[in-house]
Amino acid sequence: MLMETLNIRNHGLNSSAKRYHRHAKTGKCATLILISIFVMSCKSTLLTNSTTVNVTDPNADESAKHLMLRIREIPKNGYAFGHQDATAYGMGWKNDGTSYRSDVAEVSGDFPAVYGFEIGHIELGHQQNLDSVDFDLMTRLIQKAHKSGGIISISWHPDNPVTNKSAWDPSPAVAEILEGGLMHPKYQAWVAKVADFMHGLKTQTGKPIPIVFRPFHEMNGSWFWWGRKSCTPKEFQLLWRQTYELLTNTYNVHNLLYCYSTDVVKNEKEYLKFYPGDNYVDILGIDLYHKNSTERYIELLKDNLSLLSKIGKFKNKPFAMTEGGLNMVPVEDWWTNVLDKSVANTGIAWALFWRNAWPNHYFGPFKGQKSSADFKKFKGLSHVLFLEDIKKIR
Ligand code: BMA
Repeated sequence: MLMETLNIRNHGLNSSAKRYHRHAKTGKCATLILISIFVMSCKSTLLTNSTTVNVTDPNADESAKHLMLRIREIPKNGYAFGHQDATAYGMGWKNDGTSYRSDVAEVSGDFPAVYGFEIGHIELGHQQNLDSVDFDLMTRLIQKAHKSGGIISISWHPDNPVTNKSAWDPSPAVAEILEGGLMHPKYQAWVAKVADFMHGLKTQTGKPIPIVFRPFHEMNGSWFWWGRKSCTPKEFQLLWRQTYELLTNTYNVHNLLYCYSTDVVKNEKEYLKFYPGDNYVDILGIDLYHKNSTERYIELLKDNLSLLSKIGKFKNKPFAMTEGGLNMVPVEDWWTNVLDKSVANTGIAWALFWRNAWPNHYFGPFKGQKSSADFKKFKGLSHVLFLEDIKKIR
């Protein structure tokens, strides 16, 4: 009925009015097209593809899929620079919640692209992690790093669940916390606390913040209770899978990408010895510290990263140097001449350096530190990506 009335009215229009209407219609179309182009260009180009990306969690949040696409995109441009606890503290300062700074930014003029955080002691319900970083502050620092375009990686050094000593107590514990084990309920409650923390990582508008979660790292070493001398590969794999199932299926955490990272390895077989399976791992990592001579480290980086790259390509999974560095960086040109020369073009998505904790335990530069001038040079290399560069990969 309404349509008919409109049609009759339309028939009644004279030709100039009709022309005016035609123009108005074309104008409207053009405006709509322009608005769509503008909206599309504001929206991440990667985000529009995020339904097609493969991540292990079938119920992964859109944000986690988007993060996976960003990570896959990085090696086309170089590799990203990461720093552990970059904004939580640095040499001679601690974030009291009122400032936002980083030793790396003070030296180089830009913030890291990747932010490592640590949730050891979340399982105990503590207010602070094992390195005295307040968990509420950590949440805010994660929100800020995410908002500014950074990538967040979270490690977890849980206490030994059997002895209640630290993660570095290698007394056997894994068998006890697996399903059917006496301590399984205790472990389940621990994972519930991890889940609560992960659930709390939301943007201002309530969207989940995607995280690279890297639990039970360096398992091929023998210093942690989940290490090679404390459990069998089978037990480790079950621990990983059961933790994964608890987080995803039981506690509905869907903002995580799972990263498996070993310590330095001799060969592929050693890398894969504890590997829980392709369906439980999104990213392959390796922790490579400079502990012996420079020559030895250069060799180690080359060997281990080419091996990692081979496995990554075969499995079609992104890979990264998930921890590393030279304590106290006493080599003046370490960043450009030791590190970059060995890791550029290996295909790693990022390299993360450990925390600037104390005057004799730091892996990043700070103002006045011996390697700072070289770090500025390193920052200037077009294939080394800091926050301003990684922001553009979206
Ligand atoms: C280690 C050291 C420790 C710290 C732990 C977890 O490598 O830095 O002091 O407690 O990492 O961050």
